[in-house]
Amino acid sequence: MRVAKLMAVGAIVMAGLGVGGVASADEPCTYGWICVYGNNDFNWKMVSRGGGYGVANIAAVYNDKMDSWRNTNATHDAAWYHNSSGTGTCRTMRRASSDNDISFTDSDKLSSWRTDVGC
Ligand SMILES: [Ca+2]
Ligand SMILES: [Ca+2]
Repeated sequence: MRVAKLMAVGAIVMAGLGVGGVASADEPCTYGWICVYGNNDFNWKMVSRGGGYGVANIAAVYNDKMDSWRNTNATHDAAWYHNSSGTGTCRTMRRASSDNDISFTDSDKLSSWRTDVGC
């Protein structure tokens, strides 16, 4: 009985994801913040931060997943890195700009990022 109930719950969760999870929904980024997304076209917002913060590693569940980003901050460039702790290839996310589909050579590489300066 317990297993059957868990399976039923799982089926409901999966059905729920099917409604909006697969579609390429554009998820907005709070004005003044920098947001990184796991899919193209600003879909699957993973993490967002305000401007002015130094290097931080992204949570393990989001590591090597980023495919699009938005920097809605008017004064701070931001940057992200292929490796943890601000190491490896660096890419700038310029203030008041976005990229809905980053280069395939950068896809699924983000391990750390900062919101105070560019590269
Ligand atoms: Ca991805
Ligand atoms: Ca990486």
